Amino acid sequence: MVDEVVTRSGVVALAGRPNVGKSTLTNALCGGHVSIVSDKPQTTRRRVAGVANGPGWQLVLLDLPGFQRPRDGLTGRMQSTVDESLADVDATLFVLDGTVPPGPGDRFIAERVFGRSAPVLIALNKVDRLSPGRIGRAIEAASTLGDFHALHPISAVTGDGVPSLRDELVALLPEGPALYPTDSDSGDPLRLRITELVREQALQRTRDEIPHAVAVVIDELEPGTRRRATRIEASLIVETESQKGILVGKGGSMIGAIGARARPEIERLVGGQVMLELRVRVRRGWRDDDALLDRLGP
Ligand SMILES: Nc1nc2c(ncn2[C@@H]2O[C@H](COP(=O)(O)OP(=O)(O)OP(=O)(O)O)[C@@H](O)[C@H]2O)c(=O)[nH]1
Ligand SMILES: [Mg+2]
Repeated sequence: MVDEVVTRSGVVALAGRPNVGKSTLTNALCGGHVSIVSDKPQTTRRRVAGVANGPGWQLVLLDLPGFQRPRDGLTGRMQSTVDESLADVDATLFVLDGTVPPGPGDRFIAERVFGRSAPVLIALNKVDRLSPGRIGRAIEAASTLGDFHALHPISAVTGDGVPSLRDELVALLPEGPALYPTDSDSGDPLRLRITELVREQALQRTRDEIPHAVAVVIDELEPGTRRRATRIEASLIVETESQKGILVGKGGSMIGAIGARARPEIERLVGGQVMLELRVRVRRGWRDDDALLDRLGP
């Protein structure tokens, strides 16, 4: 908690290809676990609002889904979210994976971010995996993408370069009051954060088509009291019986492991004990089901 009146605040959107580290960087800037991370592309499906608070300032970070070509109702919504979010921000943070040279995907994004009035900062991420010589060449290649305000080589994992990137973003903040309470690192509703923490474990434990086929919804949430644990019933939704079989696992081992790993994270979030019951349901074609997509949140 930063006990000081906020006089400067603003919104920064993180744009970039899937898997470049936007969510890892959001967490590093906010100092918490506000956005879920996995090694699978398209982990982030909706706009996640991270909040970084400092003396006299508040920085709202919109962690966006990776840019992609829409394939179905879900990815269509993800791309609209990206476009809408970029329209009204104080700055854009264009995140690149420094270990791969900029490609057509990055140039496609460059066209969308550099054409706007908000300044663009480039975060050249994953430099922990590069030698100093390669970092130099990656900076040169990234510089050709557009007319950027600043370029920061960083590692969202080790934190290298993150404080100076944050200082540069804070320097761009306009005058204004706090947009969210200053004692929180997130602007998202609790229910959505809980479903994300469950989905994160499902993504981290599965591969092939499963990560893209999973959605999580809360069926019941009974808040805890001083004496009683918070009780949560949630469903993991998949598209086929065989995906369900994989997620349930032998004798329920997979779903058990997902719950066991997600529960302490949720307890940290709600600040108390949690009883978590997970089940797996099949709903064919949910990625094109508008009613379910509405339920999954913005
Ligand atoms: N070595 C290294 N790995 C990183 C770094 N930042 C992120 N990663 C890894 O890259 C993978 C993707 O990270 P995310 O933060 O989920 O990427 P994202 O850009 O949010 O991906 P989408 O949500 O799918 O668009 C994960 O395995 C991270 O651990 C970094 O600075 N260094
Ligand atoms: Mg992400």
